[in-house]
Amino acid sequence: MNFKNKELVVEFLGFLFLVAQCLCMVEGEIHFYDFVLREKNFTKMCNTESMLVANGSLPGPVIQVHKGDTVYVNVHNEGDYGVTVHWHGIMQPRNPWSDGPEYITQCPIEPGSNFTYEIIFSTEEGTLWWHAHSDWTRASVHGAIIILPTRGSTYPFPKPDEEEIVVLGSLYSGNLNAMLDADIRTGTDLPHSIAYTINGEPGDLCDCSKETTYRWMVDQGKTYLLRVVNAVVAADIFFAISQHNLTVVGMDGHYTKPITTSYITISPGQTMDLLLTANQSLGQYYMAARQFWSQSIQVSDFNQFNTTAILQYRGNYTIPSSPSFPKTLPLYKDVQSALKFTTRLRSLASKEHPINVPLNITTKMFITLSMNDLECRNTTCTAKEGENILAAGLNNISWSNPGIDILLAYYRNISGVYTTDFPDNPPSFFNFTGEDLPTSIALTELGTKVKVLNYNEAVEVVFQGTNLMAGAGIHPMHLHGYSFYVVGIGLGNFENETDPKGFNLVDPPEVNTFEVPKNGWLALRFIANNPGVWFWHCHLDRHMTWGMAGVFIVKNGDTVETSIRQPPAYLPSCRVPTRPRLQMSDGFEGKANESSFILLH
Ligand SMILES: *[C@@H]1O[C@H](CO)[C@@H](O)[C@H](O)[C@H]1NC(C)=O
Ligand SMILES: *[C@@H]1O[C@H](CO)[C@@H](O)[C@H](O)[C@H]1NC(C)=O
Ligand SMILES: *[C@@H]1O[C@H](CO)[C@@H](O)[C@H](O)[C@H]1NC(C)=O
Ligand SMILES: *[C@@H]1O[C@H](CO)[C@@H](O)[C@H](O)[C@H]1NC(C)=O
Ligand SMILES: *[C@@H]1O[C@H](CO)[C@@H](O)[C@H](O)[C@H]1NC(C)=O
Ligand SMILES: *[C@@H]1O[C@H](CO)[C@@H](O)[C@H](O)[C@H]1NC(C)=O
Ligand SMILES: *[C@@H]1O[C@H](CO)[C@@H](O)[C@H](O)[C@H]1NC(C)=O
Ligand SMILES: *[C@@H]1O[C@H](CO)[C@@H](O)[C@H](O)[C@H]1NC(C)=O
Ligand SMILES: *[C@@H]1O[C@H](CO)[C@@H](O)[C@H](O)[C@H]1NC(C)=O
Ligand SMILES: *[C@@H]1O[C@H](CO)[C@@H](O)[C@H](O)[C@H]1NC(C)=O
Ligand SMILES: *[C@@H]1O[C@H](CO)[C@@H](O)[C@H](O)[C@H]1NC(C)=O
Ligand SMILES: *[C@@H]1O[C@H](CO)[C@@H](O)[C@H](O)[C@H]1NC(C)=O
Ligand SMILES: [Cu+2]
Repeated sequence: MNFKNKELVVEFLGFLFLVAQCLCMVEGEIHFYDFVLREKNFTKMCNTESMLVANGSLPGPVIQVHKGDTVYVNVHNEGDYGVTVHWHGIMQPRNPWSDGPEYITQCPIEPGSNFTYEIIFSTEEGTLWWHAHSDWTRASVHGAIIILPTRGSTYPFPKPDEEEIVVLGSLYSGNLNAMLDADIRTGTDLPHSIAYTINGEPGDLCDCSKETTYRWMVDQGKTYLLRVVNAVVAADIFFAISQHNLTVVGMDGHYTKPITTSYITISPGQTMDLLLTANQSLGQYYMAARQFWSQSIQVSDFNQFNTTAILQYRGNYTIPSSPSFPKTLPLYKDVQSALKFTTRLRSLASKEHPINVPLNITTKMFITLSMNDLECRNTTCTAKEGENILAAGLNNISWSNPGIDILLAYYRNISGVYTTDFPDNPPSFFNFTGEDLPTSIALTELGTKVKVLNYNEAVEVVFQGTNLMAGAGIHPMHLHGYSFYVVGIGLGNFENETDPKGFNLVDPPEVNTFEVPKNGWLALRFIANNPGVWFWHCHLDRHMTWGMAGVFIVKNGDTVETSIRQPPAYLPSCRVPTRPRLQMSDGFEGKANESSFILLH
């Protein structure tokens, strides 16, 4: 080989290296996972219950990737009913086909069949999670997703010595989805959990649970990155670790300015990255969590269980008879502590992790969140003639799932599945947060109304909590397909002339779920640059099931790169009737009626 050729070879290798690097940066790595969903008996709280779980574990398997990777998850449904899985907080650019909410982007994966999700990681970095998005199956089908910085880069904080995952969950007694179906049809209250869990275990303070309490072994002097997921079905949670402060460095797959705190408030759907320095004396310390109850303070029969796990120092020492309990864990109704924590959160907004808050808003929406009454007679419910049933709504519309998914109807131009008249404003203005609001205006109607957004629209949404039915409480609102900036939070009624003056456009937190405070409002902004069909809803599943949900259809841009991708070759069928749920009895004609509108039972 002469000199010249050698040079060429070197040049060619260099070129290959560059190509590889570019591909790597653009495409990341590809991973394959198989999730097998199957019923399994678990004995917890002196009670044996069969639950659908992924690969036999509760919580389910962890997915670990680097930023920019792609993951294929082949979900095998070996359970008894249809299921879908959602990849919470992952934007899935141009790929709503793999987002997962049932009847929004797909029909359920039938028992005995499988479906492969293609999960495209783009700007997310930190901790997110996956969960079932059909019925309340997510109570037992969920797990963490770890997104490490791109290969060759690192965290925007000193590298922790080790990492740990804490998944907060909730336990139910009985066949949860069967109870849910019955309650939906009769229009009564939906099921309540019997305990909360840390990594699947209720912990020492609950009956029959001491032997299985989760233990986290630490070494004195080390710093840990604690990845916390709130997978609870329907409750905000306070969490603290005895005698250890926590430093929040990330949330919902985005970095935050570090804040040191002795407890966190975390809504269902949210994830947080916390640093913990194990520098206390050798011993055992409880990590504990309990519900933050924001509804009527007169109510006392909500789930008041304290779930615990043990942080245990390794070493040769006499273990105390009982670990210490965190004194800093707020009590159930401590609205002040909840708000004090959530209003401290800020984006990191650094040169390496910039933010891009839309300033020139082109679509403004003002959306009321309400508990409502619904007339039974116009739905498939079985309450007595003339009776009203419980419901919830957005701008006085209570979301009703159609019989085939909205995405397919939109993509294939199938009419009669949804309408595009979701209103930008509530039908009437009143003192939203007033006391003793008339019950007459609490009546709502079912609807499958979507809001259509043009590609690249700069959107501002103000969510206004209401006290209709004396049902004021927090609502952790979650948007699929996007992260959004929380530019404002306030109590009382939103004042559209004065409140915007106080918006944080400098370092607002970038999240996918954020709670609207009780009798308050939340202002958020995002650029509609991800074409697709995207569900948004309260992440308290009680409220979502009652209809506190909506859909954005974001239209394609002008190019292929700004348009929805081709659908996968196979999508679960909508023809097979799945599980019964509340529908409009005389709603849409045609296509929707042919399929799973039919009630099985
Ligand atoms: C789940 O179980 C299946 C079947 O046993 C196995 O092939 C797969 O690797 C498991 N997946 C994970 C993420 O552990
Ligand atoms: C769970 O236990 C019940 C009662 O012992 C049994 O009938 C059922 O088959 C078990 N289910 C599974 C999935 O093992
Ligand atoms: C179902 O799983 C098999 C292998 O287990 C795979 O070859 C097939 O592509 C999967 N089908 C879908 C629709 O994901
Ligand atoms: C936690 O932080 C607070 C406020 O900074 C401080 O007063 C307290 O001593 C810290 N506690 C521990 C255990 O480090
Ligand atoms: C433990 O570490 C935290 C965080 O680095 C620090 O604020 C605190 O003062 C330390 N406490 C002790 C007892 O060293
Ligand atoms: C949880 O802890 C609080 C305060 O420590 C206590 O008042 C409450 O009774 C406990 N809950 C249960 C169910 O034991
Ligand atoms: C633990 O400490 C005790 C007393 O300090 C000592 O007698 C014993 O040998 C130590 N055990 C080990 C395994 O180091
Ligand atoms: C804001 O957006 C509108 C519509 O896209 C455009 O006409 C206008 O020039 C923009 N204004 C600024 C200040 O960018
Ligand atoms: C309910 O259905 C009846 C006809 O069956 C109709 O007249 C009425 O307007 C409907 N009410 C609502 C609230 O949709
Ligand atoms: C709305 O109701 C709240 C709570 O009763 C009250 O404090 C407030 O003054 C009312 N606002 C208006 C404009 O009437
Ligand atoms: C919501 O709509 C229902 C039915 O059309 C109506 O009776 C009720 O007054 C409306 N409520 C509000 C707050 O606008
Ligand atoms: C505030 O809302 C009122 C209607 O309630 C509307 O007329 C006005 O234009 C709004 N102002 C702004 C700045 O959006
Ligand atoms: Cu809610």
